[in-house]
Amino acid sequence: MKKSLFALLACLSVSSVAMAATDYKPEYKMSVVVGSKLPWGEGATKFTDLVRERTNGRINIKVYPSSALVAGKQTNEFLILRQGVADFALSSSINWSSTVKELNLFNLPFFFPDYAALDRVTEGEAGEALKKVIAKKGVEVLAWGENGFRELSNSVRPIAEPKDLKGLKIRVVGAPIFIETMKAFGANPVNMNWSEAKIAFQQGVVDGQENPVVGIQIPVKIWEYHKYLTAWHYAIDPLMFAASKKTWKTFTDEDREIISAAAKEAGISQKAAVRKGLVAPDLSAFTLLEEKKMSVTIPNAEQRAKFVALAAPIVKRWEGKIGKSLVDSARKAIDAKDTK
Ligand code: X2X
Repeated sequence: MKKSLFALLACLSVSSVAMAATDYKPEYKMSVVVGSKLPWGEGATKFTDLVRERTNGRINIKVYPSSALVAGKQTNEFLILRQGVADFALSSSINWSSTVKELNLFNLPFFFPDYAALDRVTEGEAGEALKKVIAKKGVEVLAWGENGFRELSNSVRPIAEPKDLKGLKIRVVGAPIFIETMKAFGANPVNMNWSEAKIAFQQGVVDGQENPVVGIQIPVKIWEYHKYLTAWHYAIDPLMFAASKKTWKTFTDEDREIISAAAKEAGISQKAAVRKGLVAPDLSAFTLLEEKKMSVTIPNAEQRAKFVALAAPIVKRWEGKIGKSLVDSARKAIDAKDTK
């Protein structure tokens, strides 16, 4: 009797797993704004490979790179994820920041001094608070990845301080804080999707742009368009491995765990890849730019202070929009230097 009850239970649980699996879609869609050959795109592919492998092909996620699922409009990505048009995404905080205003935390000019400070924020209280805000809006953040610190490149002249930037046409993403920041620095910002940006660099429609060196500038061979780089670390751009709640709730607990672990693992290696060569003693990424005949400018303390002073009112204004308690919590984590 006992034995047959056991057999019945075993049979039931097997069939419930089988049922869940047959409910799964044959293919899940994952949105990525940039191309698949960039470290960002490679991070997405690594994630989907791990999930496919560890679920024996039951969960098959296909990456749609180059903003395909948003028809080029990168700032719509949060919406398509929330609606379930995309099941997954590996997304920049910038591209979601017009929908999730709290994510402007990472866009605050000159707010994050280094990678360790960023990690303390994303892995700490502020990071958790952000995940909760995003979950409430219908998207589950599974892990952090990274695009990187955003550095300025241009085709006109070396830029070390605000007066050098005066009047230059700089392409930025269509997120209001970037337009405000560039204007405050004296530049002439042009809002443009990434899908059109490379052509604009080629044709000289804009004088410059800002993007991470290893994450974007080296893979797109920015030196073919721009001769000058300013390594000023003015904003940071974390990526998020994320799932639409609509899709997330259809998975079994076991599969959710597999997917989350795969995102964390892919996030760790993706972050390491985009940080390589940018921090002393390994400055090979900057050396490569110089080999490509770019001139690299690092503003000195005095020059940097001029940018920071122009940025201060923007930080103040956006603190209110992001939420004072979130900004304070991030500031606390930034100030708590590594004791390890
Ligand atoms: O559009 C950009 O500059 C990019 C590729 O970095 C983002 O998607 C935020």
